[in-house]
Amino acid sequence: MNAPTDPKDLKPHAAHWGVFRAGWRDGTLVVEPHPGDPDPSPILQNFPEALRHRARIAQPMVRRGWLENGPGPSDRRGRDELVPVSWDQALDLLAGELARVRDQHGVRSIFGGSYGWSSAGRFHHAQSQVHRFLNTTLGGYVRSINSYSAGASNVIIPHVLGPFEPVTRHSVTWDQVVEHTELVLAFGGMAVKNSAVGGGGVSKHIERGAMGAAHARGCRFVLIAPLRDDLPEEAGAEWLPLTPGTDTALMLGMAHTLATENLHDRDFLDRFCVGWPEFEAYLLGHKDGTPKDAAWAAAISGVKAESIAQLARDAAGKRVLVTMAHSLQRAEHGEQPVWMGAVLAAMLGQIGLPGGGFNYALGSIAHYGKRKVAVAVAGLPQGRNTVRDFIPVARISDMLLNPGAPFDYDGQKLTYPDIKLVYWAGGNPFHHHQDINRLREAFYRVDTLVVHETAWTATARHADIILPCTMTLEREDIAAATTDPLMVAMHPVSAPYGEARDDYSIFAALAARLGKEDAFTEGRDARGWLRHLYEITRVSMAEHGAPAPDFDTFWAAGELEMPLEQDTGGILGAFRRDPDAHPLPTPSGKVEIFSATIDAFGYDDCPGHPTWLEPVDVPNDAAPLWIVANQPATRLHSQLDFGGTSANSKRRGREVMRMHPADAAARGIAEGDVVRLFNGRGACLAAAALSDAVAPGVVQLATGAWYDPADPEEDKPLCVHGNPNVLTRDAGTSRLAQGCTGQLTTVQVELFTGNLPPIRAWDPPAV
Ligand SMILES: Nc1nc2c(c(=O)[nH]1)N[C@H]1C(S)=C(S)[C@@H](COP(=O)(O)OP(=O)(O)OC[C@H]3O[C@@H](n4cnc5c(=O)[nH]c(N)nc54)[C@H](O)[C@@H]3O)O[C@H]1N2
Ligand SMILES: Nc1nc2c(c(=O)[nH]1)N[C@H]1C(S)=C(S)[C@@H](COP(=O)(O)OP(=O)(O)OC[C@H]3O[C@@H](n4cnc5c(=O)[nH]c(N)nc54)[C@H](O)[C@@H]3O)O[C@H]1N2
Ligand SMILES: [Mo]
Repeated sequence: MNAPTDPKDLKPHAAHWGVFRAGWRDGTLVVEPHPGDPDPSPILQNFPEALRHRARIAQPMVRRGWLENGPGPSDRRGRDELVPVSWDQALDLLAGELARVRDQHGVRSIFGGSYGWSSAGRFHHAQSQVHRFLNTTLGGYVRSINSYSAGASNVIIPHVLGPFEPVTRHSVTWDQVVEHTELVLAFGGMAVKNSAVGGGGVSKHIERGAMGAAHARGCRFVLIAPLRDDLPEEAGAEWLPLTPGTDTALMLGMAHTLATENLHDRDFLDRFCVGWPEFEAYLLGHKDGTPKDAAWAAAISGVKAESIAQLARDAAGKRVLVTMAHSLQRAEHGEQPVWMGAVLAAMLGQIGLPGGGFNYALGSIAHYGKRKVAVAVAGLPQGRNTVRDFIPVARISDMLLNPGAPFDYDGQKLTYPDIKLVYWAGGNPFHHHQDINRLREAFYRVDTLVVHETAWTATARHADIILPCTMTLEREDIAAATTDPLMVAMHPVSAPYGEARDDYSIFAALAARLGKEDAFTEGRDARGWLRHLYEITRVSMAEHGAPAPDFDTFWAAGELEMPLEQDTGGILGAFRRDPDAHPLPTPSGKVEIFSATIDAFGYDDCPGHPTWLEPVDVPNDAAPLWIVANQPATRLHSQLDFGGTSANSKRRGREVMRMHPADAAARGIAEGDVVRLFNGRGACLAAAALSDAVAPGVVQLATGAWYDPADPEEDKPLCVHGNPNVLTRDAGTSRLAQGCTGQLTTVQVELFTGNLPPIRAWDPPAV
């Protein structure tokens, strides 16, 4: 590659955490945010150190036991040596194994869910590549549905308000908040470290500025969360710390005050909602003898009864926006706070008004609160999947451990398929999944685990066949999201690391060995696909009367501004303006405070209206503290954990766990000490930071530090680096959604007094 030395030689590129320019100065990779971004993310600075880090994978590898004994269940995964092989050898072995599994067991035994964020770019998006490959060359695979992000709300919101994306992404915008909102009730906050990220790319980080502008106009922000920094300082928020997992009770307490003081909007409930009477009977205690009043809610949530009642009174008659972070529903009974948030907003009569109502996930990711792109943005076509079996995404271990077992999902009775081969490209289950010790056992059951990775994640280390792939900076692509106006020509700034290849080239070579090259490639090389995908947007731009440059002009310019739709409040706004002409796409056409559909499922863990359901996983003598395992400020999930911003945030090489000074003092823990966090499922080390921004009784350890077992031969090894998923519980939110519950669990924390074990997470494995 040419090494540019002048700023104008920096080339455009994009990541999920921002649009930027990159190039070389004096042999160092330089990354500069897009000049139009008012609040760029520090995560961008993970790139320079990451590009040539020793954690990158340089050549194809095969696990020794698999190579010598052939495919089959094995508890040597993650323990065996790995053997370097040539690309030809690796591809021949893998093509042979794919054909064997297809012929002996059928493609219903291939799990290709391959959940994960991979990298920005419409074409090299690894998940799209692997799905297209499995469909076009083998005929299909068992897929996964919904996300780790929004597993419970993906299912509950359509029952209550309408389709997930239109309801959540395009109803209340940040512009409306700046102009109209008088009170924001921010459940779980809207931390700007979270809206730093948006799948596909974010050209302008506007959230901090929008909250600051709303606050300056007089909008009041109330933060209801266990961490004070879940809202930026600019919001000027009041902080109501609550016991994690109790938001539903707190909202019920507010609802009770509204109902009994006649502050609720009866007209709205009558005209725009169904099921108020059923819910009211529960709220007032007519069903179970327990009124859900503010005192009742205070005993559960730890927030004073007067504060709960006063907040309800303050909200009545105002332009109120109830926002809810994804995190609340990534927990036991995660459906309930989401449903209850919508009901609270309905009682306040706010749904569908500009800057008012309920906006799930506003501020959790940069996708929310933005106007929609008005032109078509292409993705890689996926081909046809002939397999009907699927799992809700977080049920991966359950599936692998219990083939043939029945499970419930959204009113359906389904069966776990019998999986022989798992194919992962663009995700890191040893990052994202709960109870990693259980996940390891689950992966022992399959015949073959195949992983494409850029770096030596724990997932790659547990695989049988590991294929090294390029990082985004090493290839060309097009970045675009349907919530951001900027399309970016992603120019490569470096040659591939070692022998790494693009996912596309790997799949094309496999497809050729399986006799399906044309079906997969359609005769195009990567540049051919970029031209093809770009053309869809170009034609759509022309139809909109917008400037529509040809591909070469776009590529040279580096970016294209796409037009946006008007901000009309989306389907909720249209419904509010005229409920007869624009009914909600729910069974009743209205907001479902009570859902006859859900009620008929008969699930005790998700009844027919929002309900406070006691969680199982609560602090006890053995695990007296709540742990919030939230998103990291210094990286996206586990990506580029070894990059500069992420690595510099560690202490003594370990991930930082925050706790309240009183909880630390009770355990003899001082600032910077290395501590052990443990419960019945596992244990990890972390470095302690003491902070009164953390509610007492709560500790916080972000996700994303790479799993690093002290001794992989053990069944439940200590993770020496600080991955909270050795602690979390692998259970679905409820039978309705079966979502991930990884945000919260309970632990004990103690000072670690042993010899500090070395951290090897970023060292290449033994070969
Ligand atoms: N305890 C707990 N667990 C959680 C959460 C939580 O709140 N608490 N949050 C959950 C949430 S919301 C999510 S979305 C998940 C995220 O889980 P993931 O999306 O699985 O996490 P990432 O680290 O983004 O994984 C992406 C992987 O793709 C690789 N990659 C990047 N580019 C490419 C490429 O071009 N090709 C290939 N083949 N690979 C590439 C990266 O190196 C990385 O290993 O985690 C979930 N896990
Ligand atoms: N920097 C960065 N940003 C990211 C990501 C990342 O990895 N890094 N990941 C992105 C992805 S894929 C997603 S899905 C989103 C996730 O978005 P979220 O799930 O909203 O993000 P978290 O940081 O996990 O959680 C937000 C806050 O919720 C609070 N919280 C936890 N439990 C409770 C509770 O029971 N009640 C209340 N009221 N509050 C609670 C915690 O204090 C936590 O800090 O973030 C996105 N943004
Ligand atoms: Mo997510």
